[in-house]
Amino acid sequence: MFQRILVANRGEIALRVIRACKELGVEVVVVYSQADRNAPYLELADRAICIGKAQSTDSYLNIPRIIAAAEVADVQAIHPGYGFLSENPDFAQICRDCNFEFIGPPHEAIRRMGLKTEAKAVALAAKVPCVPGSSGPIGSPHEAMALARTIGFPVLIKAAAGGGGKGMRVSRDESSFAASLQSAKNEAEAAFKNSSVYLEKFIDKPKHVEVQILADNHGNVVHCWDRDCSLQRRHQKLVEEAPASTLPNKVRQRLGEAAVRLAKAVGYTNAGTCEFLVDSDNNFYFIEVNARIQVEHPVTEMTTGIDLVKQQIRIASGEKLSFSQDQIVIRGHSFECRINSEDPDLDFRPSAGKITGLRIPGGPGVRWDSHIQAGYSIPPNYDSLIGKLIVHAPTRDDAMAKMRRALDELVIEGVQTTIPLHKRIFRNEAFAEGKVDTTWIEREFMPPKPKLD
Ligand code: MV4
Repeated sequence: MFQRILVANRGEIALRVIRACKELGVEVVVVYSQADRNAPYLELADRAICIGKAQSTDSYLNIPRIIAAAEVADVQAIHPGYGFLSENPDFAQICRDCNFEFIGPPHEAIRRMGLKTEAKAVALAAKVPCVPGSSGPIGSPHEAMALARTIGFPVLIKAAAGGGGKGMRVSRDESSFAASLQSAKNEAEAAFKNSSVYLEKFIDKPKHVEVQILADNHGNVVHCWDRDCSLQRRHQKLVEEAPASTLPNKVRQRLGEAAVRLAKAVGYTNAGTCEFLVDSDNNFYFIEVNARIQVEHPVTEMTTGIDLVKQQIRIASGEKLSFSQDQIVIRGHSFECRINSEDPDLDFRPSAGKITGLRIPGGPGVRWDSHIQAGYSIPPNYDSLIGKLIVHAPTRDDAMAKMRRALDELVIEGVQTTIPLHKRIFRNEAFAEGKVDTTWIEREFMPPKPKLD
């Protein structure tokens, strides 16, 4: 096992990694920006090193400064958390070139999975079902139109270097196709400096189901079953659950096996997620790989009893997985609510400021993953996730009741939060029946308000 690890992240995930290190008996060093100098979790680390100004490019995205901190602190490994540099293949490569273990997959696998067209090619070769579409980036507009006709409208134009919905356009018919293609390419070029796009059949009202993977450096790959992350607004997840409530067990089994085949085919190691779309007939289609620990990993931890962050560290240090696939069983049901400092009444505008009051929920089956405390000021420079409320209970209904109870206990004063929205979601009948998909929040639950003047 490592003697000392550097955490190259902030907020709740930095604290989550610090906690894992402590339980493993590993010393932990955390970097921070000037905006985070008063963050309460810094005291829990063995050492905290300031790496620069508030702006991420001067701190959490600044590779030379993070490597310098790792050198100064004399760590053996770097945990990137999620976001920031976590899926930057150059950073992973530089860590290893500098003799620091990168706690994540090999840079080659990150690079390959970063190109969605590559990921799909690997998936198809591994007999993992994909959405029907172009086999790779498309060529001329003329070729693209011919391909769109073959696939059949509506089609979705996606950025090869994309993910999270950027550079994505639906084209419903031939008349709008050329314009949609051009605007998708422009957006992709601006966002990713890569205008390459590909085509897929548009799946109507899909669910977003993902499979958690763990792979060691000795060829062992297991999956930790699935999560449903369909409750999203503008590609920002709001609520996640495990297991996906509407998936028949036979489909669940095949989904897990498909994810393992894919991970093996790319030489994936450490923790990762295979994302799938699931249509109303429970057909599933691979769409992309997330080569990092994810925000929603706790729902899998609650239902499988596996500490995924400790597993990441163990794997990176060269340990073999200590359990086999048949020892990973789903127990009960888990939900996570993302608590953001945003105002749902003002189009989810970020609401930074001082936390003047805080009441944290507790009791059996309730988990609160958060870096905030009363008196702490949320800096305006980073994303607005301030906490994750997670529950675990024997059945989905029990877990819903527990979440309602925990949400009623949770009080955050001083900033606007998404708590009221979550309270409404957990009282909604369609949600209770699992009858929601990725379009539901914006289509049915909170359609955009008409602008009055
Ligand atoms: C799709 C789709 C329908 N058909 N692909 C959005 C982000 C990226 N991860 C993939 N996304 C989608 N791909 C096909 N062929 C619908 C979405 C989509 C979506 C997917 C997952 C979660 C939320 C979503 C919200 C809107 C659209």
